[in-house]
Amino acid sequence: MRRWALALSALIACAVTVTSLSGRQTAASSEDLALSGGSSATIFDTTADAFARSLPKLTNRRRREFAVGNSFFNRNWVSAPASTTGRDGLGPTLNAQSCSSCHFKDGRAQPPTRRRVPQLGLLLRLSVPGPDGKPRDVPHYGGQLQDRSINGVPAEGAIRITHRRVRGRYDDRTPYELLRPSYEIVDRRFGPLPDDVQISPRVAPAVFGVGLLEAVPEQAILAHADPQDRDGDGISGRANRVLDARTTRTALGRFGWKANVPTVEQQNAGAFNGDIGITTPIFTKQNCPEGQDACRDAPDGGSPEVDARTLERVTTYTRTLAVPARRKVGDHATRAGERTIARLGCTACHLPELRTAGSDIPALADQTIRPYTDLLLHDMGPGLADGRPDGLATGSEWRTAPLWGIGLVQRVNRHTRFLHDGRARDLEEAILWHGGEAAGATRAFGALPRAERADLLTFLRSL
Ligand code: HEC
Ligand code: HEC
Ligand SMILES: [Ca+2]
Ligand SMILES: [Ca+2]
Ligand SMILES: [Ca+2]
Repeated sequence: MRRWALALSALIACAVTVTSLSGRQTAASSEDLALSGGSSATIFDTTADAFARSLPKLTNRRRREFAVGNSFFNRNWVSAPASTTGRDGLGPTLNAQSCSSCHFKDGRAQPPTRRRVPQLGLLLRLSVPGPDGKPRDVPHYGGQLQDRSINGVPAEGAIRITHRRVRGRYDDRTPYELLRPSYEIVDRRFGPLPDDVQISPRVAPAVFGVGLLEAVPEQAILAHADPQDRDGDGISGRANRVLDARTTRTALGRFGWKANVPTVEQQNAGAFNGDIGITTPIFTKQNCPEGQDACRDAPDGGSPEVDARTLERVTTYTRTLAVPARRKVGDHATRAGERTIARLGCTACHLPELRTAGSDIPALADQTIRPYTDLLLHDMGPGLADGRPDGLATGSEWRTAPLWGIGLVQRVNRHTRFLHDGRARDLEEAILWHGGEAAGATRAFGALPRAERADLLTFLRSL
């Protein structure tokens, strides 16, 4: 069966080479183009499990770690003390009871649809500007709003979202309408928030492929940075540098919407602590800011609540989630759309290709991957700005979001909400929100004839 598929795509590959000699991405055959995660970290699955599969080749030991990590990722934690000591320690305050309640099927969340109902998948990062301009924790609330809690402990508050309609037209007069959200924190249990509070709304992104992104050498990422825009194309791209909690030195940031976390392990340990209320060897303290007495008095589920071995298994699990292959790569519309994103300059940020270097997991090493990100920060203009710095990222900078797998979100997560807070209701709206460094690309998109816009979207859905 696979043999046939390969033979067929080899034929398509010939066609591509012949027809796109003048294109920029002629080197790769369409068979290669389909392998978003490279030759050894791509899986062929277009079902609702497309984000949830392990690397095809793993040692038996890693495969067992993956299975155990998977069960911890899906586990609903309960409050301590409980008879099931392997799963207690929830909270005292939290956003969700499990990793998978936000990253459903290892995919992405959408923003809440009804007002003031605590819903999973969107969280608010909080800060106040420190004397050096760097973000500091908010007194009594910390660095994140936990809108849920265990019995007997108050949640910190609730999120209220309101929307304003923003109308526009394509150059061909076709109208569109975007929804601009604004965020308010209500039912505040620990007093008013300071006037200068900074709020960054973020939805849970998909988690597959992070092992590959971690295996891209720092130099390869920095090679694309152009902080002063020396080549004058209007696109800069800056690396974020953030505190590495293990080494206590600064390190290149790669994960999170602002590239605000250096490693998968720390992303996971941070999620355990901040989102679920579970301590690990990396973040050993219960997340109870000063003044939250009931939180501080609540029992814990051990110290730490998740041990080094379990954290490692969850980290192996997330690192070894494979990337789904592309579909319909050789189709006429897909190929036309691919040429268009290069011509409009989308690929200046959404880099089609990166290479990984060495890795302790052989399948992650030396892969040509197609994540459509440069892992760098870009100023996306006032429309997308959250006004909250994070590491070196300013209040209007975001990490180029990887686009691999984006066409399968609807199948896996049954929605098409995109961007850092899920405001875009489909891929087209996600593009229309791009401003700042991407303003030129967005203008060019708006000037396309309808059929070319459609091809571009067809290309995105093939990822
Ligand atoms: C309350 C919802 C929520 C829960 C629960 C949650 N996450 Fe996340 N996750 C997020 C959000 C939001 C981000 C983006 C964070 C940012 O921008 O700083 C994220 C980012 C990530 C990323 C990085 C993805 C990338 O491309 O940068 C990984 C990996 C991850 N989470 C793993 C986990 C694990 C493991 C758990 C359980 C221990 C977990 N998450 C629990 C919401 C959640
Ligand atoms: C200057 C760099 C830059 C350019 C140019 C650019 N993008 Fe983006 N793109 C980003 C960043 C940064 C984000 C994340 C923004 C956010 O979430 O607020 C993003 C997000 C997206 C998303 C949503 C991804 C997700 O996971 O939610 C899509 C789709 C997308 N871009 C497509 C395009 C297309 C198509 C073009 C060309 C018309 C383009 N981008 C041009 C930087 C860029
Ligand atoms: Ca706890
Ligand atoms: Ca908090
Ligand atoms: Ca430049």
